[in-house]
Amino acid sequence: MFDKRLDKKKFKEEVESNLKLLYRHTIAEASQQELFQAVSYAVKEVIMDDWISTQKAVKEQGAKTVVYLSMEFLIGRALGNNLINMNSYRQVEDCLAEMGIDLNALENQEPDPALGNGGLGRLAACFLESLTTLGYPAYGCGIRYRYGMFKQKIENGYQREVPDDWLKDGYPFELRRPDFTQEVRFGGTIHFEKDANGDDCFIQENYQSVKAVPYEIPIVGYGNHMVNSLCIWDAEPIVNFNLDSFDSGNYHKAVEQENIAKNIVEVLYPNDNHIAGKELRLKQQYFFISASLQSALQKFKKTGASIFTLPDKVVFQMNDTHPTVAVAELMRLLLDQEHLSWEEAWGITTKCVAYTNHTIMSEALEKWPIDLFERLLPRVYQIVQEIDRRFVAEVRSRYPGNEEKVARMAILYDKQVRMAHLAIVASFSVNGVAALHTEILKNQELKDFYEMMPDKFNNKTNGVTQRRFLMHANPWLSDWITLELKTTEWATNLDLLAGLKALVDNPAAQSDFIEIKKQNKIRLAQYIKEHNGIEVDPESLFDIQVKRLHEYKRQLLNILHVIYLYNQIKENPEQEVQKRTFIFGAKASAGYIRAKEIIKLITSVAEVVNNDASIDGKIKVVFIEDYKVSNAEIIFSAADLSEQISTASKEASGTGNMKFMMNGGVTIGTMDGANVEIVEAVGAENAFIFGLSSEEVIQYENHGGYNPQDIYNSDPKLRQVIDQLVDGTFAGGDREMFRNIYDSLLTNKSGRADQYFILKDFDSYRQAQAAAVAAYKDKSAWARMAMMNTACSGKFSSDRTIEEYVRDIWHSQKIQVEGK
Ligand code: 6GP
Repeated sequence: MFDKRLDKKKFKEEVESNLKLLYRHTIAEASQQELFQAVSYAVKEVIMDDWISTQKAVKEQGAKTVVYLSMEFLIGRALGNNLINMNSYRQVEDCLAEMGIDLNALENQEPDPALGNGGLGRLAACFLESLTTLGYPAYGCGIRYRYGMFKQKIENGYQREVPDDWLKDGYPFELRRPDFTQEVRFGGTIHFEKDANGDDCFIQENYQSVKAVPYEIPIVGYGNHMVNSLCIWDAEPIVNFNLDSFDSGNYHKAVEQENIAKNIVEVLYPNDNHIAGKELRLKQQYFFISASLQSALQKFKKTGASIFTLPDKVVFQMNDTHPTVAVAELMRLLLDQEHLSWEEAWGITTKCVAYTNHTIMSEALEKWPIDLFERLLPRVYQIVQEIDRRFVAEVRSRYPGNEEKVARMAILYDKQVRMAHLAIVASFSVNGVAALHTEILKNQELKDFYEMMPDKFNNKTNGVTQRRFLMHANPWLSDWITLELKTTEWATNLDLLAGLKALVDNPAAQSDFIEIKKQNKIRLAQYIKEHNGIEVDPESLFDIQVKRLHEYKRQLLNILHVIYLYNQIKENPEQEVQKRTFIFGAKASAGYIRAKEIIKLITSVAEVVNNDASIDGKIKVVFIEDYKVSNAEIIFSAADLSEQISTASKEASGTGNMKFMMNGGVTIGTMDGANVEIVEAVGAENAFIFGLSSEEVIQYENHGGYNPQDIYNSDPKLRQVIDQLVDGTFAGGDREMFRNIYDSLLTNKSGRADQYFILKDFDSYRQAQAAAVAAYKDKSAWARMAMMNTACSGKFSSDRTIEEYVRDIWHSQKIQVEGK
């Protein structure tokens, strides 16, 4: 889009004029941040035209819109990606260089909008980008958190959380749209009356309300002039603070409203795969859902179409259960505002909502106490009660006399609202995010629902966008791929990477590939030197595990294995070993104590290992502070080995595994989540698979029969490692620092001992690691393996995922946008 139009002179003038307008500065006077803002506004100026054209095209072509409802959108930085998608990155880079400005440095000035925790939020961002690139009209709806995911500082080896004030310099890519403000009401009492037409009318009194004000962020499609919107809602008080009311008794009301509004959007709960269970979180959920649905209905009604055609024009995809209150809110709007009958409203709602499940971790299953739910959302609660009453009646008639089933399936049970059940009952589609995950949902977690309504269940294996995670993250590899395939079309058709298979045995291609990997390793080594002060050797094997810190993801298994290796090297100093760098990056939820202890263990092992002159730098351990989308892009491209080692059955899909794969990282992992499909695509000989299967894990969980003590007693080398947790080796002599971790592995003080089967899988992991290192010795064989990973990663583009959602769930149509 830009490419044909980019008039260097005009662009430069634009940047200069933005600097003047925004800061009264010239280029020479401007700070890097000011330059970033000025350049971003110049880019936004171009985006605006396409944004306007897209809106127009959607209206004219009357296409169905996908509304992706999500509490999280982990979009990452926009400037670089927008330029990539506008096909203008290199041109703008050159143009800025002529002005003495370094685009890369400017990109580093951009805050990393961290409006999400991890996998679920990043997936939502990839989906919006793919939807747009493929030409489907879509809206993301979420919350404009004042503070996103906290920044992580490592101090004395411990994680400290620092607020992420991402808006402090202003965010150039957002657009405030006060015209589309909505009111959202909480609490109070309700009763119903007949209105002038004789319709039932629900009157809510003594409620609190806030204004929901939308901000839109453009989502730029790749090379197609299409720009969709991510709409994030900010909260503002209804009564603007008014000094005249200071003495009149309204003061308190005004301040109260100010506070409610401020609180609602203040902060993203930093929980990944875990519920927060706080009243404020439910408020956040209802706040953005009510605003999004009101807004969607208003837009629809403007077209003048019959409300009964709503399912032809819009579909609401619920990203996990967090937006599930949408079911009842849509019913409320259809019943109370549109005055439809229950059956009519239910008929429409159940054709408009679909649900994606992202985890089977029981601690993530959302349940709200009924008294809280009813107090906060009185009318919505009535509706949930009625949905539950009708559903329970249906279960009883399907399974007469089976009250256990009723108890298992009811929406309201044991004084709680089970959000997943509400989502499943109302949705026309329920999907898991990888084949194995969907099977586990059908056969274990959601078995009763699957048996009763099998047609709703389907799988949509996750994917990631190659525009960000290959083109932007790894320009060297991207250029090489384009050169070898003689086309850039892989940017929108990742299956074309299969063409690289023809090169995997070609020595020249192998050495190119190795050289590119090396350049990426040097780039990461520089980042580590700058940020951690640690020297790492780019010639060493880079073994990387980056993801949220969670016990089920088993960073602990990884670091215990590092300790094991360290012991071996110390015992056999003469033995030749492969030089290795173990790299970790992970944030722990602020209240997740065990996760924080594991971070401390990793950093403590790093401290000892990195400073032990006797091992001569044979292994190094690095904990990268503040893992986030922007540094992830540097990390994925630099990995030799990709650690995907969750306890089988626990990781719904994983998407980091796909980002590594595309960039030629070889997986060491369990048969869990999408790893199963990765291995299927690349061949078992091009990955290192170990550990219990999901069936075995589930078997142990359901029937017992695993005792970690047996392994501790029979494997002396592993025992040595475990004992080192409590003999002070890594804690400056302190025997208590890692006692809880030790206990969690061997005793069942708090739940099952070694709940995540770390000891059980240790030996098999050790063997897989040894096999990986042996393979790495043969440079040519390794290059082949790495290239096969890139070549076989086509399936894991989110473009493929989105086309499957469209085909099976959304049934929406592409639109054409004319560029200017
Ligand atoms: C995550 C899953 O843990 C991960 O396996 C998956 O790839 C990702 O979702 C995208 O589907 N789940 C969450 O982040 C979460 O909080 C409630 O689930």
